[in-house]
Amino acid sequence: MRSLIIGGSGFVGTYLERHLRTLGHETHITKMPKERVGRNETGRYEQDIAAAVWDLDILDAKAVSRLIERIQPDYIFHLAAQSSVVVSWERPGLTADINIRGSIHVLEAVRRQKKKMRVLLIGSGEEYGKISQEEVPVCEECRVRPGNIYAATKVCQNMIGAIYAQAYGMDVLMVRAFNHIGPKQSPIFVLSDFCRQTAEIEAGKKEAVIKTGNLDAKRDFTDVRDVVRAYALLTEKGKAGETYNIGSGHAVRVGDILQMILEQSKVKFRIETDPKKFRPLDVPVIEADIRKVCERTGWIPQISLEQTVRETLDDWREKVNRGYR
Ligand code: A2R
Repeated sequence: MRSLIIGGSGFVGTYLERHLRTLGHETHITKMPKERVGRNETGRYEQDIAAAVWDLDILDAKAVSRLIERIQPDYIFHLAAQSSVVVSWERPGLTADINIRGSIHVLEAVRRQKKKMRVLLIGSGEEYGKISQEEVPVCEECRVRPGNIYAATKVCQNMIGAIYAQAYGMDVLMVRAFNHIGPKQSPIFVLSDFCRQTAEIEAGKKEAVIKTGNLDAKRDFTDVRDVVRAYALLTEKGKAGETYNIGSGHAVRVGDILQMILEQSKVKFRIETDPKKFRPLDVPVIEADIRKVCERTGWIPQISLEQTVRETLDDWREKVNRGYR
């Protein structure tokens, strides 16, 4: 099998590439021309990359088309995105361009190929937005009420993917990935942010105060290594035109994760809420109903939250010791 991961040098892409290789796939990844891959001192792209690496900006429709024409993959994992909710408020136009227009470029390029290629479009649990208590855990058929710009662009991507599958008989599947976490994640995401602050406090590089946003928000966290296993299984066993939730099936209070870190920390720290870390239109509870993916593929998440927290904290300890900030 030949797999192309578009946006493959990001957080999920590096894990997915490694997993696909263990399954025997020939792997190709794209990265932004300015991005680096391979080992470096920033810690961002330090995983081993044995894939063929291609520069690609998905806003360049011709370049997307040329690359897909050249590689002729069996599977395309479309991960490239402006993936930050915070940035989506600051740069809504860019977020819409990358997440919607970029996906159309991929689908159009695939549509023009003779070979049938299976495309997995990666969406988000954020698409459901303000879920009512009766809807928890939220299933794929629930109404989507996106509460931020990022979520709205992912809803749009999902709808467009379903239309391409329906209208052109294309082999397109959509996923809604809930919060995924793990070592090497950017500290703009909550667990990584807490672990970085903790590692800095332990190393005496920061005063013993952890700044947090809304600790009462409940989110569905899954280890990134479980998430990429689900993606691979879906390309084998998923049904075209369908959407699949990927999550743990359990919502956890963000404050409880901080408590887990506190228990694993070598030092005591104070918790301070920072209004700047509160997102506009924050949604109180997001929890996935994951029966559809489990029944279809046999996938079940295997890595505990405790393990992910421990490994993410250890990763930050190591990075802070190396002088990364
Ligand atoms: O923003 P950068 O420089 O880190 O690059 C990101 C890349 N990307 C693009 N690739 C091609 N053309 C573009 N115009 C473009 N803009 C951004 O997509 C990054 O390397 C990758 C996305 O990776 P992350 O931001 O690390 O997201 P993550 O956590 O790996 O999530 C993967 C997918 C995304 O579609 C999320 O929205 C979804 O899972 O949750």
